[in-house]
Amino acid sequence: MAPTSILRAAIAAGMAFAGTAPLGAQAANLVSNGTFDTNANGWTNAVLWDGTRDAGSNPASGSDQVSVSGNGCTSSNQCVAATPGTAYDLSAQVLISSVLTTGDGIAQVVALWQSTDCLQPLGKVISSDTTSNVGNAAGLDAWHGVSLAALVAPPTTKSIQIGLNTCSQTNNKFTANFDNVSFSVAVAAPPAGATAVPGLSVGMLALLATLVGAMGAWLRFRRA
Ligand SMILES: [Ca+2]
Repeated sequence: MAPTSILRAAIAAGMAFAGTAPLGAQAANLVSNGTFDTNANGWTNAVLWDGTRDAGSNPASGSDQVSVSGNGCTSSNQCVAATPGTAYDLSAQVLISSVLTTGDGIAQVVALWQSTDCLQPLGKVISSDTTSNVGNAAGLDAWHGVSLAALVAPPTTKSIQIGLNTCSQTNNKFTANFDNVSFSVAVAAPPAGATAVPGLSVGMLALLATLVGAMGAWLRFRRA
């Protein structure tokens, strides 16, 4: 092989190996209308669209307001399809209004795996205990993030019921707004030390060294 051919081969091989490390893609949000821009469509049960409160202070968007009076809980719900063995991330933002709340309570996002289509009674719930809380201690009239990471759907799961839930612990009224609800396939974290900086593999460096050495030997042969 002539030197120019060796160089071309080396450059071509180097370009082929010197790619960037893959960056983690943002997984699609499986929740319908989790931002409550113009309404609360897609959510059922205790639903009240609030166009005056948005987690990003966006005047063109709103949130979902969930109120409960007296002892007990209520929630806005959405059923989302889920696949057994798949890990999911769940997150939302929550605001507890001092104006609309007269006593203690909690606001939480609850996820209940379902073996059917979320229309079955609670006896069909196959897993729960996936709850994130925002209590009064977290601060009134400010948006707080709640999240549950890497929830793995158990066997026979067909869907998950996401509940935007408020519970009153007194005989007073407790109100919370929910916004930016997201449920998505969990994105694997990149390996420790991984970067997106272009680089050559050890094998590629060895190949280049071999090619350069061969070119030098060929030049020495030509001079001889
Ligand atoms: Ca919003």
